[in-house]
Amino acid sequence: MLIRKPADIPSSEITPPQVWRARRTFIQGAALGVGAAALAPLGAVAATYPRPGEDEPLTPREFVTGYNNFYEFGTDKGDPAAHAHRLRTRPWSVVVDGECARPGEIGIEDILSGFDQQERIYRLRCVEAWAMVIPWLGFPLGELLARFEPTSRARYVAFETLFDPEQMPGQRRRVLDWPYREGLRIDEAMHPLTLLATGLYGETLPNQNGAPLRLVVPWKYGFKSIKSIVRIRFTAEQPPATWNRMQPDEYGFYANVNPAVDHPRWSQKSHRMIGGGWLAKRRETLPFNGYAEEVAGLYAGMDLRRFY
Ligand SMILES: Nc1nc2c(c(=O)[nH]1)N[C@H]1C(S)=C(S)[C@@H](COP(=O)(O)O)O[C@H]1N2
Ligand SMILES: [Mo]
Repeated sequence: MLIRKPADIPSSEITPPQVWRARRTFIQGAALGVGAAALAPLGAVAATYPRPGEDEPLTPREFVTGYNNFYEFGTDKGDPAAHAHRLRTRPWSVVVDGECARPGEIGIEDILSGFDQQERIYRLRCVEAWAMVIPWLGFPLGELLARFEPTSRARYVAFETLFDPEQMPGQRRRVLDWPYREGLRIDEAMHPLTLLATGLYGETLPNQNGAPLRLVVPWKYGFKSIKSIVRIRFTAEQPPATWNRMQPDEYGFYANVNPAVDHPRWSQKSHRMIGGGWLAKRRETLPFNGYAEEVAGLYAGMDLRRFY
């Protein structure tokens, strides 16, 4: 389960120090005799046990922060790194309202100090058939949502990115229907794997990765992982989602990673790992991006070809 490497390459050449750190943390967890799978809901140890993708090396930080999708700063992969410094992430707050007993607003400082930030290594699989393995810092979204006391009418959760064309020059062109919007079913949102990320590689989240707060839903295609969130709303009806509305035949609302359902213009059976050298080789894509054991149950009885 730990980090596999080709036998002919010395590990010193291929393994960034962070991989060793992740491995060490896992071994400490194992030494405590805590079976990660036995911990439910996920606790601090589960945060570092090897997730799918952890037997792959981490994507080097320069790729994680240099090859991005964040159309608010342009449509090229290098645009976010070049332009996202214009985004001011302080002051920042998130409005949470809709079907809940305690609607309100929470500031980023209260989020950072009020929730236990954990490291979680997740694979992010883009619908464009590439992937990265990223050590996120964050906490389960459900912990934040619970504070606002969703009512029984709350069946979905809607998310919105900041709209400010002055800071986000990509919004001056209508390449997307701004602001960027996404949504989850409430059980997906409350699932312990669903993360609100505040950092990566042990540091504050870089702007191009969605600072100061972005979603990471590791079993879904990357576009569900909405960045720079300013609003969260509990809803009774399925909320609009940007890509789903633009091209519903290409981007479903669920967007669960599914190698059996091709994108209309390309296969989803495999993906390319972003990163230099041998990292770049293609790999087989797994159902739910490798997280089927944890999340397949959320979709029992659903036809995932129809609800893609
Ligand atoms: N607001 C916003 N969120 C977004 C996007 C975007 O363009 N705008 N792109 C999505 C897509 S398609 C992917 S693959 C991931 C990329 O995250 P990363 O750049 O941190 O790897 O962010 C997602 N979140
Ligand atoms: Mo993506």
